[in-house]
Amino acid sequence: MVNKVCVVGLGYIGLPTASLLATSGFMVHGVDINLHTVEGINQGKVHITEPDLDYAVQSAVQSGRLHASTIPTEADIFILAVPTPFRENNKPDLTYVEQAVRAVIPFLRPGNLVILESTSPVGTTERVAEWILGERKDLSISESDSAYNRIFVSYCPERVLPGQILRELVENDRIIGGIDEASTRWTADFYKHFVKGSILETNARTAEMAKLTENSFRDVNIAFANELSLICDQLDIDVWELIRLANHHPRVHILQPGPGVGGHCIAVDPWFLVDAAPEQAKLIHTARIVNDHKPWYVVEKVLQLASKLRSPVIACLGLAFKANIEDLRESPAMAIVEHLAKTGAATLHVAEPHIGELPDSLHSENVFFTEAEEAIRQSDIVLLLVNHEAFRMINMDLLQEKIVVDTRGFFLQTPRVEVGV
Ligand code: SAJ
Repeated sequence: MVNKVCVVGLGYIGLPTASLLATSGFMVHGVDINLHTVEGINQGKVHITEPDLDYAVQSAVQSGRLHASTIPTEADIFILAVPTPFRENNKPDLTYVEQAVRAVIPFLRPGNLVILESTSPVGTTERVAEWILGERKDLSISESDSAYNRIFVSYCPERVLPGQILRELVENDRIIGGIDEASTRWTADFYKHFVKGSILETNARTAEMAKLTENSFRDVNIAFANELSLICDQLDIDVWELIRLANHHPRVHILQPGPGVGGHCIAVDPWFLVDAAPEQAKLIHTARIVNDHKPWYVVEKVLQLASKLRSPVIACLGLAFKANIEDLRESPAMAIVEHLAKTGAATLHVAEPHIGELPDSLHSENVFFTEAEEAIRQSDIVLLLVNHEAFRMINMDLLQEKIVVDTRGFFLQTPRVEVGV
């Protein structure tokens, strides 16, 4: 019977998973390389903002079922949930995965199950097994029932949406692929303890590819919407109306254009496929280029408008990578505002209701942090970058006489919008 789970990496996926496991009855040992994070968690404090996570971690710690440390411990199951960024040249960086594996290797015992949840290039789970067997000659992955020293290794990609992580961890279907059938079966039995969604069994390579496919699918579809927005701008057509109309077709479901694609997943994962099969992944590669170009298109558009004004002032609404979260990582809105600030072409009044102060990269003479309506009042140009619910409170009358660049179609309801990129 599984009793103890060691979760390595207490970030956006590892920490909610660890707290969910603890409240589901497992003894959980959470591991992070950051001592500050570890100490905070042991006091029931969280270092990331995610709805209800503070309460979940607090009750998990108080129940005595979740304890954090910088060092792994012996357990029945090891879950690895560490970042897999990509390098300058768009190649996947497996350093954190390898470090996590090497950290748990000394604690492995025969019969243990190691599960990789990090988004990873195809073949990574097999490499995890190789790293383990390379250091531990006493363990094996032999499928023979008589192998007393056998360990099990699986891949189970996280698929949760930031902002809804705790709910989706329970409700989403999970894909599970082991390096062999026994690994798949055991991993599936484990997830059934706390997942209400369906458990879908396959092999490790297909499971790895499925995760990359899901995010690439979204990236390609957003790129289609972003490309439409450029074409519409050229042809003087309202892209938001166009998409709304086209989506009335029963088999057309176009996503929404925006200032670009951000976050640490969709803007990253497709590169893993491009890297693995550059000759074949042409559409996926092009989608990345289209989406990565969009922030620069917005910058050019705004600078062009600003160049017609004397001492232009721009209200920049939103910095997060998407609506209703505080996460600024890989945010196109941030890239746009940083670039506008650097050019010195205008004074910027920035409103981001989900953070308390401007990030260091925006500390500059020509950038002011304020709330949305005040930013609009001060400005000639209103640049809407993130469709936060909080911005729905904005008095639309303030937009009168302003030049509006609405990258999300947010002010669609008002007839006073002049420019839609
Ligand atoms: N975006 C648009 N237009 C749209 C939808 C999104 O421009 O119509 C932009 C967003 O503003 C944001 C970016 O795309 O900048 C990504 O946002 P998202 O909500 O599409 O996705 P993430 O990155 O928050 O989470 C994704 C999810 N994957 C899919 O929906 C296929 C989530 O389920 C994954 O678990 C997560 O990536 C991950 O960790 O891989």
